[in-house]
Amino acid sequence: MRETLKLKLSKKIDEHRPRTERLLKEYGDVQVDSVTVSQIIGGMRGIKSLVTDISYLDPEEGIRYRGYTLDEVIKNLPKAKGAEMPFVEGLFYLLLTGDFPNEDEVMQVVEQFNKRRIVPRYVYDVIDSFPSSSHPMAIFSTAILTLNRESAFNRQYKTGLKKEDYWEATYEDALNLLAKLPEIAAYIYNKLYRKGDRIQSDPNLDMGADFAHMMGIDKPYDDVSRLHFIIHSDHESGNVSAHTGHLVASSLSDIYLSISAMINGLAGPLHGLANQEVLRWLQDVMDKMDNKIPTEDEMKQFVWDTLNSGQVIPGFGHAVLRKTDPRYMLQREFSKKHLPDDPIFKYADLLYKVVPPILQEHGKAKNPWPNVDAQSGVIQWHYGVKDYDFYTVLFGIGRSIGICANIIWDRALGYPLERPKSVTTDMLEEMVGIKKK
Ligand code: NMX
Ligand code: MLT
Repeated sequence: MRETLKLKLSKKIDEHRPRTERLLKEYGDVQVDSVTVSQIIGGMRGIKSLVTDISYLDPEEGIRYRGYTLDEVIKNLPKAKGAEMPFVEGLFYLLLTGDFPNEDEVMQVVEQFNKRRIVPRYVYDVIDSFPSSSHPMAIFSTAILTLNRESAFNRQYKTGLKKEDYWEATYEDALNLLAKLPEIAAYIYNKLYRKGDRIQSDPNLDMGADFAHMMGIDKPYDDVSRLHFIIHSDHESGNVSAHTGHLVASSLSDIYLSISAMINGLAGPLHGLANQEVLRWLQDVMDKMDNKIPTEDEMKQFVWDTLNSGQVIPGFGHAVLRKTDPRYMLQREFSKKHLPDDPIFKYADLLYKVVPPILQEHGKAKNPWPNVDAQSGVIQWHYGVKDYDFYTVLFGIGRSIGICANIIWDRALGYPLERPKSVTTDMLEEMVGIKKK
């Protein structure tokens, strides 16, 4: 019998559970970190307080999925015939199991996604009821939330699901949701920007190719989609979207509630929305320059003007990374190969040259280098997706893959309700000795 992803995952979970149990039972009191006042007030930066084996972010190297760099992931995952980028479904297999799937294993996941891709009618009705001036992230989040009535986890929980079986129902919900996201996103895109002209999903295509097909964009947009979904899928657990997904799921809210919530966190300009902000900023520069590429000095002036008006330079800086984001570099390589003469790419590349020294001189940002969002919109723009409000939805499809994998493992390992402790300002002042008890 062919081993399915679910069966393999089940074995991996059985092997892993004793490790977590032992850590808790025998080493539960070992201290792994301490916390300073500036960490408490400053957004908990750097506090080691979450555990995931799905990805790890090294500040100097960048992200690794299951121990593999993005270059290794892209090289070793199976690819469709003639494709430059791997199957997104294979990435889901890797994130869940830690193993690269072979061709047969990846095709089983493609098949599973294809079986589950039909979106219920009421979701389209909810999307259609939004005013067309709504932001696509608000529509995307609501469409996902609406699907909560489909949750297998909820149905089974009500009838007495055992804790060790939570992950199985969650796995079913995750696959059911992930399979539908490209269609939901493409439908929102067509409603908002294409007068509702809709292209039906093609069940013979993999996730990336089907998304390109529903967007009505020719090759290599299938590879653009695969690359985009893969590199945006996970960035360890502390970023706003992953942490929100994990937090909401920790109360045993189902996948739909959890992913909808994480989408809302991703929609902030300091997080995923920065990809649209980059294009908005570049467009502004282009308008001011009458579409001419600015000289280096002119670009420097635009950057300083933005900083002096109190705004951040979108697409630069990071809470953890202290070097150029490898996700940025991968997209830059893709752009150099496929769109070297694109004017927006030239603008973005000029930013890569001028922004870091300016941020260093400005003296605030701890990391002056570009992040993933500095380049992703440039590629979308080149292939005709110029409605940049939509870019964060694309990020959201990718991020859902990693967060679903994490929530399945959270449930498998029985991670409890997340509930850290807060203190008052009085208490902090007493702790540091400013105030007497
Ligand atoms: N432009 C101007 N100022 C910046 C930038 C930037 N790109 N990055 C950081 N700073 C400022 C930051 O606002 C803060 O100022 P203040 O002390 O006045 O509050 C100071 O530098 C120290 O911030 P850091 O500790 O370096 O960064 P932090 O961890 O707080 O925030 C980001 C990280 C990513 C929110 C921040 O770098 C930023 O706002 N970048 C621009 C927005 C962006 O690209 N976000 C996308 C991140 C990736 N993603 O997809 O989520
Ligand atoms: C992400 O991909 O989530 C961003 O780079 C933000 C982060 O890691 O904090």
